Amino acid sequence: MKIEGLELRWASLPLVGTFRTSFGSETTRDLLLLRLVTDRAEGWSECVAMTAPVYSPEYVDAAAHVIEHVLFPEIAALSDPDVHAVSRAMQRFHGHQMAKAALETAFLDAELRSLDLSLARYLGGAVDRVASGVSVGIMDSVPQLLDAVGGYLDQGYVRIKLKIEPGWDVEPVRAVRERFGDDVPLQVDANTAYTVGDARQLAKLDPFDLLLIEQPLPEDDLLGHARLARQIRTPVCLDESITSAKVAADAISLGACAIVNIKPGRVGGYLESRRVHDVCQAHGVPVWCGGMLETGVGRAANLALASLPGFTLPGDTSASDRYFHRDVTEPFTIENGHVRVPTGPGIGITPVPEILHELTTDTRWLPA
Ligand code: OSB
Ligand code: MG
Repeated sequence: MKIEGLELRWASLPLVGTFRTSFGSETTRDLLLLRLVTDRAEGWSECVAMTAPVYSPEYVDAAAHVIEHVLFPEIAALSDPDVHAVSRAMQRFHGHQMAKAALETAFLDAELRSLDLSLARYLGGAVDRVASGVSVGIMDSVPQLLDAVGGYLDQGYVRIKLKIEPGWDVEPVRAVRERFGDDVPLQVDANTAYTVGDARQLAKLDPFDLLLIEQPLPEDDLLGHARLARQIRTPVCLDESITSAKVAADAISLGACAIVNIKPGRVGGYLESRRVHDVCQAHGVPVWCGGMLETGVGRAANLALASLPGFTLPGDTSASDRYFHRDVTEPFTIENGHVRVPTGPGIGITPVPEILHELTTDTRWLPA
């Protein structure tokens, strides 16, 4: 395929409610969408970088900069590339996985559209709908949290994930168990907020039969996670730490995790995500699909990934209305706890032009 140009598009979407984690509070999603134009088809993607570098070193403005000045010029210079050539060409640059993932995905979407093949089929998806959980932010009070959790359970979400931090861990978990019972699949996510010295505190979560504790320690502390895993009963799952299939293999060998959260933006794209999935499956380690408060553009592709056979735990693949009053695509909905995997070519969805136009704050066209 011949690359003709790339459109960067910025938009700003208010969230339905403040989303608070141990790294801060989000009230709006600052979006960076890509539209890659080739001689055969157009491809769309969403860069999952956040406004500030609080989840990882990447952030929206840096991602846009590296795409414009480093990554796009490199792939625009390739003659007749396929997605593997695009991916390889970006490898000599260090880091910037979210920026690379966005560019690779836009290209892959265009390529698959030109082949009339869905991303789910291309990746090896095995199901047409995926069980969905919901990630519940830190709240000002326990009653407020119980209201939120109750609302999500009423909507049919099959698993609840509570964000935790020191001072908001055992009490909210106990309250949710007391109110909604022991049968609700429940897990927690600390987004690196603890240290190995907190093992005793985290062991207090043992009696609550959680599915997992996600990323309790800093991302570079694999050994710490391995030590912690020996001191608590709750299975340790890694998110921020897993930046590639190689790191996933290392983490599993070290005993640093028993479960892996896969986010394509964090590992540099869907090709690497499938490798992480394969490595985990080979080790008998369950995986699930994480989220980054994506709009329908990013969600569509995540649902395709989550349809692979190793995704045996519900993902953070919630319906559009969990995040936005109005999505940029036709909204994804939850039906009996499941969200449908798109079946159309590529990621299977494009933004609704009028909505996108209304929400767009800036665009830039980069000719190849
Ligand atoms: O750690 O999984 C995380 C959102 C933004 C950044 C990091 C995380 C999250 C979530 C929400 O937990 C996942 C979602 O529903 O999109
Ligand atoms: Mg997480």
